[in-house]
Amino acid sequence: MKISPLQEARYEYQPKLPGMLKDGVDNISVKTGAETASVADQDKISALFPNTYGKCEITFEKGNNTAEKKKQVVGVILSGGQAPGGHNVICGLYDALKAANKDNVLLGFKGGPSGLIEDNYIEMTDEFIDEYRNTGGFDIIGSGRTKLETEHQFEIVTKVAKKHDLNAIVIIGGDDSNTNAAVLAEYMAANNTGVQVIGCPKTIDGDLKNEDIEASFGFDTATKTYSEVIGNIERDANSAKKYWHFIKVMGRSASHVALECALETQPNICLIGEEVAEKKMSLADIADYIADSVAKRSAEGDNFGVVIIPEGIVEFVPEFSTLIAEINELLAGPAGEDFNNLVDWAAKEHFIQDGLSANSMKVFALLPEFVQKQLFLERDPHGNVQVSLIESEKLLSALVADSLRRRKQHGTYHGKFSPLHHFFGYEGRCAFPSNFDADYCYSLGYNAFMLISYGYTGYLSKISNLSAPADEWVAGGMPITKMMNIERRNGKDKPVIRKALVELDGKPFTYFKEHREEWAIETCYTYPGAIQYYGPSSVCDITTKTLALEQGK
Ligand code: FBP
Repeated sequence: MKISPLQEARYEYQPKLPGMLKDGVDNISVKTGAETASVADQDKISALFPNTYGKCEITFEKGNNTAEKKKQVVGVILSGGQAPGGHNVICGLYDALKAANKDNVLLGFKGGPSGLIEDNYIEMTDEFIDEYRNTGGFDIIGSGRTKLETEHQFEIVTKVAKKHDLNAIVIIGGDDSNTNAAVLAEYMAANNTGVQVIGCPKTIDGDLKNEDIEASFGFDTATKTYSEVIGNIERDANSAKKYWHFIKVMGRSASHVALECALETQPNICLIGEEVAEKKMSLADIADYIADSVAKRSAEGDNFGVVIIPEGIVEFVPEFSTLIAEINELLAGPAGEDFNNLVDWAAKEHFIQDGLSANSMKVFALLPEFVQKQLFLERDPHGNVQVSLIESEKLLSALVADSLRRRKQHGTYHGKFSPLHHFFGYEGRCAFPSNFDADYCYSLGYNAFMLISYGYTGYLSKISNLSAPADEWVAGGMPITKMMNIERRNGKDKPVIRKALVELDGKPFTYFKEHREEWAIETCYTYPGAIQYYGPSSVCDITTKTLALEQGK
């Protein structure tokens, strides 16, 4: 494999650890905190997790390691979408485990949770691990989206664990994967298997956070990567002065990624799905809101601009989500086949007209034909429209063009509107981790081993005080059940980790709201540039603006 100079240099980077983890595994003691309770539905969650519920939060300190000394065999999986820093979680875990005892073993199960079920694994060695230090991606063992949730799967995992003498499994994943980690931990405890389960908070979406988990890893690098490119586009827009750029960014339902990129780059417009839902904005309202900025800027001679759109925007538009629900119903079962068998679009339109309510038909009729078709093309394995595949950046720019056309007819707008479209998602998920993510992830992995060695199960590896220098970070663990509530999923009540959406009274959104009117009309772009790995700490170790604002920095 040919190695780039940066990769070569990054191999040598020594990630920073929180002060209390720095003196080696023998000098880490544990402090037990208060008992915990779930964020809601305490009776139901405690009944579902009788062995792992209500445990105490814990923090590590400098001190004598009092954990039982025994050989450890640990399995690790990466679960879900890639996020920069995943390799470092594994490196931190490996280094701590080998520092405790060189005969300890780390098995990486390949391809995500399915690797555990298929017993598809690799034993980690120094040589192997060294090739992945401080690099992006999940290619060390691959990832996957198989859910570990059924009793049958748990039985197989138990057999695999027995075969390898595993005493712990580390699950590196998002809210769903860590929910499953909690369920697996409970199963392992209830069946006296002796297998501990520890989770690590991953996702570029930033929606796995709460009063204990300040940030999921990967969010920092991914948003910095997108912000770099958005800043470059802004500078291009401000140089050429002829295009409006409509930029969709990943992040699934929550708008954290869009908001962070907006805080970094100060575009003319950034939509926040959570606000759209709260204000019950229609597609026409959103288009008018953007068109207002286009018209006002045009009046000043600025026929260019930048709009950031969160991936999940359409789900938050009430009329659109009703339309999608009706389409899902309409195409469920054999009717879907009948629809697919129709050959031309005109025949399909008749079918749709007969099946949708009058209101949804009005919304449908408003959509450009390419979006109408997208709504009927791609379905997920459950037969639902995949909203993330709808080109909302093109949809919105088409609706803005309509709004501007009407304004032209009324003589209230005379400018030019030339939109260009972008989607940034995969570009940021495997970038070389920023120093922040490299340090944070390594610490999460190292810390996960400490939780294992002290015998904890059903805990999420927790590193906090993240806007301070790494030396002041606080390492510990929190029972996953503390973050859970009951939600309706697929027609059933399920215990799940509560997903964090953008809080409209939170500091990051408030800051954005206070400035966005100015940004919408003036050209206030900021250009964050590329992630820096070497140089002054003020440039290389900066956290996201979201984290800084949340922590009053
Ligand atoms: P996770 O929630 O698993 O971390 O995935 C994040 C994400 O990148 C979302 O932002 C995006 O909608 C989705 O994965 C894309 O999934 P896929 O990689 O399967 O195309």
